[in-house]
Amino acid sequence: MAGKKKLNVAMIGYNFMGRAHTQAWRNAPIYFDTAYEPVLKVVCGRHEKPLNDFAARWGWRETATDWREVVNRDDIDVVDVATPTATHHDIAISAARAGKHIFCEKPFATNVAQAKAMLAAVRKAGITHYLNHNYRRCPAVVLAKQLIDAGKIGRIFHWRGAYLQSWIVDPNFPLVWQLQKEHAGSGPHGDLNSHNVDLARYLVGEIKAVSATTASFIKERPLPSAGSAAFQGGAKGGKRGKVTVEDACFMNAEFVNGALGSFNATRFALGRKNYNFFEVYGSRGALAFNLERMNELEFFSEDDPSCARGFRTILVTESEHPYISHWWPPGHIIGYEHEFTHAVVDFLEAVSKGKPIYPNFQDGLKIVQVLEAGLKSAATGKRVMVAR
Ligand code: SOE
Repeated sequence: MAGKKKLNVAMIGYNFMGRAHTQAWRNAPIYFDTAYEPVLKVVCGRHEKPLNDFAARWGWRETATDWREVVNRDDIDVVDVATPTATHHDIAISAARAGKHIFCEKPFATNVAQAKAMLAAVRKAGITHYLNHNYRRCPAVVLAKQLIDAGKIGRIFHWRGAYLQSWIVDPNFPLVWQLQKEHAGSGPHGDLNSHNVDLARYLVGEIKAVSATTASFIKERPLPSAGSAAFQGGAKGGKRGKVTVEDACFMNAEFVNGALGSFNATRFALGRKNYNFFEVYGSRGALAFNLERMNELEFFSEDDPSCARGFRTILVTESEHPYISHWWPPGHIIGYEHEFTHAVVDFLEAVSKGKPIYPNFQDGLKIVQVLEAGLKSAATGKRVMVAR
């Protein structure tokens, strides 16, 4: 990578997303012709032992336990926010004030007020800001967008999205931060419907009104043992705590362009692990995608001869497909982590050219406005217009 300009990255947080982001910072300049070589300068977390282990294993040069000090360092160019949702607001605003470019994990914020303040801060700072809804950078999803933009689907009538998981069906699964409103803001609605709302805005358009219903199945859970990672750990002395977010949220949506859509988010769908699924139905064709088969896109076209019409499965691994020419020969599939690498590639390009990348904090605000309208609808039992 001789000759590439260096870009110093500080990552705050180092769990699941910390790993996904780190491999992306490392792989992006190797597989792609990026303008910059990201330098894994410092990783920040609260617990020194696991933090040091993480840094040593993943190649971060330094560790720190105070994110405020880190985001204000003169030698940092980019702040990567990979922490629980409720902390994004303070970290992102401080990083923007310090003039750092920001790569922020989703969900963006816990409410609209936070989201507005975050957007105002990055606008004032004039830095590059990115919100990591990684599924936009799955080649099959980009192909779906290309087919829509080429008119192959025609006028869109329906979006049918579902994001189904099953990791908390066991009532003894501990009360991790994702199940606490003060840390997560909301449950699968914020965590999973946020991804689907992002994809729907990308592929179909803006949402104008929603009606939603939430459900809560397990009201109390064992407290996790101290220091346990989010998806592990057991009960602490049999003590239990209250689950303060919804367990499932089903939302119907009206799009500005007249399309009608649905969004289902739950962590109570046994058999579904990370089933991020959508269908788009239009006047000329239809599309279907399922993350658990992420190298494939299903496409139905009215342009096919009527005797041979039917959904075809496109294996999205040809060199002409988005991002693929940088990876493997046709049929040699890619995985979840590649989406994060693609995000870093596009982020580095945006920084080097001083141009926006999408989704960004503006999109983050719009997504949170839709999600908040959904929660309001669930609380009131009424259809709610999305703030614009
Ligand atoms: C957990 O529900 C989770 O990791 C989400 O937080 C991610 O955003 C999603 O991509 C997979 O599931």
